[in-house]
Amino acid sequence: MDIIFSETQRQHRHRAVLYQGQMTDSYEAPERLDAILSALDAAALGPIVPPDEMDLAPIHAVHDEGMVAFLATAYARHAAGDASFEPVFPSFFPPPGQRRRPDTFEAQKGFYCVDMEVPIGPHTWEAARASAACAWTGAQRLLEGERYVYALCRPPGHHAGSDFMGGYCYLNNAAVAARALSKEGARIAIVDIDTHHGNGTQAIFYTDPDVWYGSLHADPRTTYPFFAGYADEVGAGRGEGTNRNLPLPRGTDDAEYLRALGSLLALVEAFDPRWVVVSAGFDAYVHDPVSTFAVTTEGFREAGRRIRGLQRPTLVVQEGGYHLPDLGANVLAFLEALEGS
Ligand code: SP5
Ligand code: ZN
Repeated sequence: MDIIFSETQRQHRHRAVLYQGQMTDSYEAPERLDAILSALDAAALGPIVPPDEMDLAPIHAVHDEGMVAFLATAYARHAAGDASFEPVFPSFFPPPGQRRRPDTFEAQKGFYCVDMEVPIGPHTWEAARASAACAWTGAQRLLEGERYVYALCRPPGHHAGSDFMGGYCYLNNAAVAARALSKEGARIAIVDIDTHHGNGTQAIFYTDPDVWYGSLHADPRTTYPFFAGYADEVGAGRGEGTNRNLPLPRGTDDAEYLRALGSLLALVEAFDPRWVVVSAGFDAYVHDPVSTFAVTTEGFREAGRRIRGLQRPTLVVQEGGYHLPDLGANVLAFLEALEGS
C-alpha cells in the first residue's frame, strides 16, 4: 500500500492549548508521526512517498477564501504586531446570528477559530497545507487505479469546516480528497471512525447528494465537538439522507464499536459509492488520553477487515489518536487488515 507522507508536517507544534482557562500541553504533537512511521517501517507495509506538488485550487474547492487567506497570513500578521506570546489565539467569538465577516485581525481570529485548540504558529500553514497535499495525493493515486492508499496526515482535518477551524484541525484533509474524487462525477462515502464526530466534514457535505458522510463517535452531549454529531442530523436539501451519525456511550468496547461500524457500512453499501475515504482516528483506543471508549488493537484490525469487505478503492486519511506507545500498532493493524495482508 502506498503511504503518502510529508516531512513538512513536523514543523507545526502547539506550544500549548488553552483548556479551562489554563495553558496545557496539546496531545496533537509531531511525535505522533514517528510513532506511526516506525510501525509502518518495521512492517514494510509499503513505500513511503512525498505528496505531489499541489497548488491551492484543491484547498479552495473545499474552504472559504477568507479562511485560507487568514490561515496563510495569521502568523506573519501576529509577529508584525506587538504580541509577546507566540501562537495566534482567538479571544472573541461571534454570537449566534452575528456571523458578519470581520476586517480586523483580532475579530478574524474568533471568526475562523471556533475553539482554543487551533493555535497558529510560525509553521502551521505550511504543515496544514502539506497535510492536505498528502490526502489530495492519495486521491490522485486512487484515480490512477490504486486500490488502497494511506495518507499520513498531520495536523488532522475532520473538525475543520469550510470557514472554520477547531479541535487541532486547520484544513479538512479528507474533504479535500473527497472533492478531488467527486470531481469525476462519482459518489463518495466518507466513513469516520475517530472517537470524535467530524463536525467539519459533516458541515462541508451536508447538502451534497454525492458525498455520503457517516460517523461513529462519543456522544456529543458529553464530548467534543459538543454542538454536532447527533443522530437526528441526516443531511439537508438534496443531501437529505446522506449524513449518518451514530453516537456511542462511554465505555464502548470492540463489540459495540464494530456493531456500529457494521450498520454504517450497510448504509455505505446501499449508497453504492465508487470511492471510500476513511477518516481514520485511533483515539477510540482503550488507553487514549482523550477517549472514553475501550477499543483495542484487535478492534481496529477487525474494523479494517470490515471496511475491506466493501470492496471499493479506499483512501485512509489519518485523523486523531494520541496514545503514542500503541498508536503505530493500531494504525498498522487497521491497514494490514484493510489490504488483506
Ligand atoms: C482530531 C481530533 O481528534 N481532535 C480532537 C479534539 C478534541 N479536543 C478535546 C480535548 C480535551 C482534552 N481534555 C484535557 C483534559 C486534561 N485533563
Ligand atoms: Zn478525535
